[in-house]
Amino acid sequence: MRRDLVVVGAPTSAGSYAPGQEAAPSVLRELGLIDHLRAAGRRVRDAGDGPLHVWAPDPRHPRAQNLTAVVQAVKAVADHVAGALEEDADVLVIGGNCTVALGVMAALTAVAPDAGLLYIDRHFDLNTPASTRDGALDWMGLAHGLDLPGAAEPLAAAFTHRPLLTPDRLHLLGIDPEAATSWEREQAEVLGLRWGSHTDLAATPAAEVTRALGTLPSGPLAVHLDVDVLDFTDAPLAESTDGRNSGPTLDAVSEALDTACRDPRLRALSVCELNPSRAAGYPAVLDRLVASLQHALRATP
Ligand SMILES: [Mn+2]
Repeated sequence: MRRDLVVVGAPTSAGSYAPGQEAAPSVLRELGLIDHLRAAGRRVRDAGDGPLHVWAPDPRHPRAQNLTAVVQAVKAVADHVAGALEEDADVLVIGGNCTVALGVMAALTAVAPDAGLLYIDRHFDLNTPASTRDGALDWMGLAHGLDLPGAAEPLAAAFTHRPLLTPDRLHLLGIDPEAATSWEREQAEVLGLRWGSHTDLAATPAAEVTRALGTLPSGPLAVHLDVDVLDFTDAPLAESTDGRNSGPTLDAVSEALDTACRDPRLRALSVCELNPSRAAGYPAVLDRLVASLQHALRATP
């Protein structure tokens, strides 16, 4: 029997390039996410949402826009996840920005220093306000978890453990090296980060996940999905529209999630960078995403 499941929303686009992702939790609830998870045999508690942050320009902090709101959002996620772990429940976090993964890992690391993170994303998220000019913190999360040079102090120092993450507790899948900055490629090399490509994730999703899980420590596991890993021409869900005719389909990502969520170490799944307005012309893709989550988090194999 699987644990109870707590669902948490992070309605924030503070770290984004524009508004949109703040709507993901409410849209998925309207599509019946909670009932679908219950229909899959889980006892579900909807813990509600953290603070609402709709992206706006932040001219006073051009290279780390809306930093205060980003820190507030990840701390709210950490508190929610800590509460769920305290009641021995698993957690589904609906984001929001990818920085949400830091809040999840803060709560897991507080109870188990050997917590691992499987990070499925088209991007390394290793940028800092020093390495990129665009100022959107949503592709800088892992840099702050790893406390890389140039990280913004309030985010790198947001939690008890600093650095929050270490390379040996991390495996990335779905990476498009061409979408990385030269800084990110250099850091991945220097840190010895383990990662797999978006083409491999598209071709053999279950095998990629199994291989990645084999490298992670024995402690509790968090799985993070940035929906921008998806081929946008199959599943238009992400803020970023760059992944066109490349990367895994939603069917492939579903297979990856299914494999990851079978792992007995799993305690938390976060799904981020979902901009529901991308699906305005193809709303069925949102139902397909809900069905994927329902299947991955079902009670019985
Ligand atoms: Mn990404």
